[in-house]
Amino acid sequence: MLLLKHRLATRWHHWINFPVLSLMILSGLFIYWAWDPYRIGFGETTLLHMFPDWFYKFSGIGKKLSLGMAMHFVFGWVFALNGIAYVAYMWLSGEWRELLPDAKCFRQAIAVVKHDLGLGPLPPQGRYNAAQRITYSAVIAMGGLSLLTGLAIYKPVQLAWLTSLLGGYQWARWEHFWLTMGFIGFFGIHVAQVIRAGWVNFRSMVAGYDDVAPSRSRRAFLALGGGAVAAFAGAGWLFSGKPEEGDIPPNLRNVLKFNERVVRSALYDNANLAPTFPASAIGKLKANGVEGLEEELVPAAWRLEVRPYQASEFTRKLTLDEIKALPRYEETIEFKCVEGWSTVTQFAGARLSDFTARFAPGSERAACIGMNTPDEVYYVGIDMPSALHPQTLLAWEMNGQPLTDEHGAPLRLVIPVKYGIKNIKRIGRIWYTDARPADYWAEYGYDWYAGL
Ligand SMILES: Nc1nc2c(c(=O)[nH]1)N[C@H]1C(S)=C(S)[C@@H](COP(=O)(O)O)O[C@H]1N2
Ligand SMILES: [Mo]
Repeated sequence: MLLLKHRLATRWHHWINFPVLSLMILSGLFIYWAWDPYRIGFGETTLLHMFPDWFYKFSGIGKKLSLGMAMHFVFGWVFALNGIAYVAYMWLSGEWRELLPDAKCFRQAIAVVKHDLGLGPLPPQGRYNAAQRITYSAVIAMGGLSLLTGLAIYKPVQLAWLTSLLGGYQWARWEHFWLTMGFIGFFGIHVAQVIRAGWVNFRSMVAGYDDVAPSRSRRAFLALGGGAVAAFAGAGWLFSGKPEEGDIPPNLRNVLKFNERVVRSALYDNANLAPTFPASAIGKLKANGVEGLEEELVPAAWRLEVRPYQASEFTRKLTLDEIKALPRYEETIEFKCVEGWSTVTQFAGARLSDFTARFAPGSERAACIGMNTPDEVYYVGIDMPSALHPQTLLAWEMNGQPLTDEHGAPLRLVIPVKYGIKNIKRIGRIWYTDARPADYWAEYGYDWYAGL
């Protein structure tokens, strides 16, 4: 029985945990592939950008943020479910006793490091030596922390308590990044050690036995091959089907929709508020994205056209003053762009829920709201619960000043439960509908829901 358990635990480490973690890291690298804030450095000094320009030139691979995000949020399930099952197994089987380091381990570990550096004799070993016990346990703890920091970044509003426990959104990003670097370091050292230990050791790793009879070893390798084939079949399914122009493959898109359903039924609540900040925390929000802002704005000519639920036309054409007559709200929130940056910014405006009650009463029954710019170049779709969130504003002021053109004058959407992509600038039209409105960035492979 003991032998059987060892086989399972050892195979689990090497057959499942290793590939699953690799997938997570690879898909994460696609995200780091996107934008300059990812760098290794200290203070003002940057040692390495993620990734440097030469990397793009050399590899010929473009930036893949939307694909990377989609993959990461699919493999996240595999990572989390496998991690939970693995830890549960170690716990229930009692094998954690062999893995978790005790005080003696730390003394022994120093001796093992000395041995590895060729400075001393190898201390007596159990199934795992002290250094292995310490590193393997650390790696499992790191897996748990990666999951928590990842969730804190994925849903920083719905899980605001978790995000603030980890030091806030930017700290959670930092922690998640350095945990990843830690895994990569562990892989490097680990693989080097396995190569040094030689074929027999590698064979016993795969087989899950210390002493491997050739027939058992053959069977183990066959099973491993079978697992690899199954994994390829899974990947084949995920990437099958032809994506629309610029979009991600349909099954990948389906997983994003599944994630949306899980979040909307189990996590999302309009009582969950985005954290707010004091005025001293306000940073400089950069102007990002000019789609739909190219034409010169003539403030006096601007109107907001509104089509209520089940109406066939845009029945209202509102001036800014009519909208400003609604109750005014101010909020200082952390504005988050999918590209990986965020800036604390203050906005003032009217709640979209008040706007709807006043200018399109009854339209709350619609499933969605669509909005576009006057020239129809930029457009977003918003699910109704998020639209009615108390922090969702139609804003005309930013950091105490009237909105500038580049930030979306005369009126923009501020929706802290969504990424920046949904915060449409210079709104021209609002309509209420059950059919999911088209969304500019969703057409480029980003999640339509884009909820935080
Ligand atoms: N009309 C319009 N709205 C837009 C965009 C755009 O290109 N055009 N870009 C979006 C994106 S991706 C972001 S991050 C935010 C940026 O808002 P800011 O320019 O005020 O920082 O606006 C969003 N709204
Ligand atoms: Mo963005």
